Amino acid sequence: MRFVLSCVFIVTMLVAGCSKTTPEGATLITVYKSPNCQCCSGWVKHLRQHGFAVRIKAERDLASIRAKLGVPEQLAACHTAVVDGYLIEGHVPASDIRRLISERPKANGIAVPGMPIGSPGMEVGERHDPYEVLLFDTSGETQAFTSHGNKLAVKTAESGAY
Ligand SMILES: [Cu+2]
Repeated sequence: MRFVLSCVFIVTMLVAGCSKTTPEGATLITVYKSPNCQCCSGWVKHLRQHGFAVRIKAERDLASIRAKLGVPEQLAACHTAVVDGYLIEGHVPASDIRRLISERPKANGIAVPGMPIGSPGMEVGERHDPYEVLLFDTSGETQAFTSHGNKLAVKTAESGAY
């Protein structure tokens, strides 16, 4: 009997595990994006290159998706994703998503508001504007999660070198 129970336990754990990863072990992420969004496709490519299994949901009205899922409107970018119970808004690097789902902080998700040049999917030559990844809850409270980018590049851009 104890053997049967432990088998049931193991099978349950396996099934629970399958809801988050593919049989090959890739983390599943669902991305809501407009079918025509090029930078969104660039971000999806970045995720796939970093081992995520991406499920795309074509969606034209992303504002209502953000409202439904609980992404505060002031953090809006061009696509919204769901991974392992967390929301991902905008051009968040894969490394931050990995950190989020392994550290599991008390938050609803992480966001890169707007579309900073140099973030994954927003590459323009060698330019890397600085940007922050923000941890957020659905009330709109945010907290810095990571900082990216090269401040020097922005100074150069501002001085008109670009
Ligand atoms: Cu974008």
